[in-house]
Amino acid sequence: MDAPVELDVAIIGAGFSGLYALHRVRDDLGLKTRVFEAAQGVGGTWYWNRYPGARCDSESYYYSYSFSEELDQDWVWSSRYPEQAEILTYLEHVAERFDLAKDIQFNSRITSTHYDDSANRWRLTTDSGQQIVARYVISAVGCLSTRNVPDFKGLDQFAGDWYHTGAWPHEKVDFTGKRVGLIGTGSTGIQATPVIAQEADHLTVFQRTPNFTVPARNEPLSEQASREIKENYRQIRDTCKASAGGFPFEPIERLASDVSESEREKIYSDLWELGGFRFLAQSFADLVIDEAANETAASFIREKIAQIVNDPNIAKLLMPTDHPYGTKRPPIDTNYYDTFNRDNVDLVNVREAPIIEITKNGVKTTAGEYELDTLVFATGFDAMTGPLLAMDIRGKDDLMLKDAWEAGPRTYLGLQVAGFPNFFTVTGPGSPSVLTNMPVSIEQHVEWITDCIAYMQSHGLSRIEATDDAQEEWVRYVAEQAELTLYPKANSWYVGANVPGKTRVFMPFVGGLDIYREHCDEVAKDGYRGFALSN
Ligand code: N01
Repeated sequence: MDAPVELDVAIIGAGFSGLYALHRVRDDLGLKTRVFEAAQGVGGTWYWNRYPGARCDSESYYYSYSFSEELDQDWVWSSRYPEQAEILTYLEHVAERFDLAKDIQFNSRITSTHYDDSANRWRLTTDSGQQIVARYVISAVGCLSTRNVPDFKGLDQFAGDWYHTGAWPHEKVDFTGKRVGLIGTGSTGIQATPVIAQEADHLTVFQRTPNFTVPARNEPLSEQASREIKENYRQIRDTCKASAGGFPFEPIERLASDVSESEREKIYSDLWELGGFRFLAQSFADLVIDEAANETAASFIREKIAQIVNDPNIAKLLMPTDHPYGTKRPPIDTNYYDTFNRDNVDLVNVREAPIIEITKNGVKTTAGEYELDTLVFATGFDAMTGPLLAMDIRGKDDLMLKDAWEAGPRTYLGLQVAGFPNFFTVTGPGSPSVLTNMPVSIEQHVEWITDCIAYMQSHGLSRIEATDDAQEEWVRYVAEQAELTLYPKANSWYVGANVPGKTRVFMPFVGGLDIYREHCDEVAKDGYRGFALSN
């Protein structure tokens, strides 16, 4: 067997996080670093999620790296919301521009990650049996990368083709002349439905829970808009960094009850026309904390559904009533509700009549069988913890991460787990991560981790580990913050409700990226308070 690869830093994953981590750790700190990536190319989420209609729900000019002014000035986005292929091209460009690929090992999935206490080293193994020894590990595996394919009886007997949106083929899937079934109406199903409906002979959408969605209003980015963005880029980036959500939106302080009903309607109508996340972020400050405020937005959207969808029964089926608006990640759509006016689209309520099995010919529910040629699973991910638990991570005294997290994920700042020294997580559970514009959170984490490793180097330290006390206090604080909001009321992937048997814990930190950033900066300034440092 080959001798283990010896590294200062092993990074796992070559998406937004891993690429930036490699750039900082290798190029700023000069450490021997390698990225291990399961895919054949860079991109992470944007490598795998090639399903029809896949595009970013955040706008291109701020859903991108901010660390290089030259990159900001050189790169030209084609539209308000970039398509998957364009984001992937952007990340490939970043990899080339910063000469990253030479230190990325593709087709290499990390299958075990064990800490050797006596040597103070991490020992990693890839799926081909390769051994790696590293002083530090940075997990950049993403929050939504472990696919959730429900354990339906009979899937193996389905005679047609089936796909999960998070592992979409590289070649085009042709739906022409096909009867397609799509399971799942989260952000992904909502993006894919209108596009598949245009091509397929017939589309059946299997809906368990209706979702609130707001129009994206995608459009090409004009030369003038692009020029104005570039002229103001520094300020836009600074606004994102200082904000609670990582977005360049002006903070809104008004409450839903501060204005009259007609003013409120006007605000919602204007934001509905403007499109995108602004509907939630720029309407009223209390939408996710006050049920009455929330209901004003929820009923506005239900009213829109009633106006758009011709069949009142279908409209009613599409109206969410089981969770407050915004407490599940709000989808953004292009013609989603309109699609249910098409003759070739049906909506099936699998809450009322659940799927009992996949048959040779299609999907069987308690109400009947639907014959299909192709089946699309838009059934989401084992979010946040799934990708970490898949790597057989074991810390001190062989402590398995899955045991340490039996009652839900426990971290200090979402950056480290007590008992797992020198192991960092980018946008881990307990950090703002998925509640924010991800690239801004990713940059903040990567910069904090890089600074931390630089501090260790310059102080002759070789081991950093979150203390139990600091972790307990942080876990409590994350939970308290969540309880101040309506988020825990929804059966969302934020609480793990989509994965049968997963412990119900609200995983991200809801207190805001601005507050969180301050915590992290103060911890570092206090000599990494809450971490035990040694050599
Ligand atoms: O997954 P989801 P997603 N039987 O978990 C249903 C990000 N994203 O891939 O609600 C029947 O949200 C499930 O039903 P229910 C974004 O953060 C970003 O859509 O659990 N149905 C639900 O309807 C997003 O939030 C972009 O009752 C079953 C659906 O499948 C995250 O990815 C674009 C079922 C899953 O929805 C995940 O979104 C797209 C079963 N057994 C996505 N199991 C960007 O723009 C599950 N479902 C960046």
